[in-house]
Amino acid sequence: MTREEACAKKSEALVAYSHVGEIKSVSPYGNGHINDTFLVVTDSKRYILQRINDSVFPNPREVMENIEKVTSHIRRKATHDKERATLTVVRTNDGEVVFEDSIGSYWRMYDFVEGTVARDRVECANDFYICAEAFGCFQGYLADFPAEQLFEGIKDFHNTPKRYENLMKAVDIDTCKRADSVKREIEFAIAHKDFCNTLEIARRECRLPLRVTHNDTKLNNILFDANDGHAVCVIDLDTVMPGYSVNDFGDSIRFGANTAAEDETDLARVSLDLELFRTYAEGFIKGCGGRLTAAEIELLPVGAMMMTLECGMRFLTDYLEGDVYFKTHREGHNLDRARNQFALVRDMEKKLDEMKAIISSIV
Ligand code: ADP
Ligand code: GN1
Ligand code: MG
Repeated sequence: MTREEACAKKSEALVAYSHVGEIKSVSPYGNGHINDTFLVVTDSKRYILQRINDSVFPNPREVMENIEKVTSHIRRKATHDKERATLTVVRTNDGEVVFEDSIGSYWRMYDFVEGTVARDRVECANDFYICAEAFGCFQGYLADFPAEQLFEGIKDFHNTPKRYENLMKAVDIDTCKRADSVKREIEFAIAHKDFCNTLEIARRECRLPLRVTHNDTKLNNILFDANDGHAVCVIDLDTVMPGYSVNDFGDSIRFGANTAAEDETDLARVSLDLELFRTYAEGFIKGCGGRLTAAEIELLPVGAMMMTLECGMRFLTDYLEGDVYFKTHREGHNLDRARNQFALVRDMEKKLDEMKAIISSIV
């Protein structure tokens, strides 16, 4: 079953949500790599309808249970603009948080967060600062959330040594007979095998606390106010679960402080923008409001390298497995992304001392 075939079932979903009113239009929306997202416009309101990617999230009902809990918690704590401060789940006609269609796909609906924009590139440093502060604050909102109440939506999501093992398995199985053509990329991952363990070792030695984190802190998972640009809402809550603060930091750097887009093929354009690194670090540390420990602060540059390396390995794994996880829009898209991420790791390695100096200068 292709994604297109599965998405055709949105007509069933729309019937299940018919209480929202007469539908004027339904169109694909946004630039996420995982779920199938549609903008639904009715007479009076707009909604986001999503087919949850169930090959990524094996238990969509558990994901929705997490989201219900997390959004209620955040809404209780938000001090202003409570309506837009977090996602609002729209229930089906039968009062369910998710709809299962006739082929077993799961659909959910959110209120469209009006008066906001999502950004796919950092257009000015201030946007990045605002994004950093918002993701830092997000962790603050969840600092007292009982982590044991959350399902692990994707097992070992940011367990980098496991991601490395998965890559090696994909190389061995070589489903699509692509491994020979990416020897250099595989060697790059192998050369970083020991580095992959850095955060897991810090965790075992009790130097790194487990927190409730977002785990997918891309710039386009923040909605900015369309008028004055402040951060209104952190979205894409599917991966909220226990994790490391430094990975939330690192994933934003990976995406937003790259001087090129994540899938740029001209690798000469790929590098770490140290000024954006500084901007984000300042915003994130401030947003975390004094909660980060000294060890976490020290490990922020490692988090940036780790998330970039891990994401590169995930793209490469998906390329070897036949592009079954991330949405792709061209031949070799995942390989382009993997090469891009590895080029960024190389540049980060050169700039590690400078990253460390920036962090020291901030604290
Ligand atoms: P994915 O997991 O595929 O990245 P997201 O949940 O991040 O899916 O949604 C994809 C895009 O849809 C977001 O980057 C954002 O542009 C838009 N979006 C998602 N939810 C909302 C919402 N409630 N209101 C407005 N825009 C939204
Ligand atoms: C996916 O869903 P989206 O596009 O926000 C992925 C992230 C990757 C990112 C790479 C659940 O994020 O982990 O870092 O693509 N999300 C999931 O761009 O796997
Ligand atoms: Mg997203």
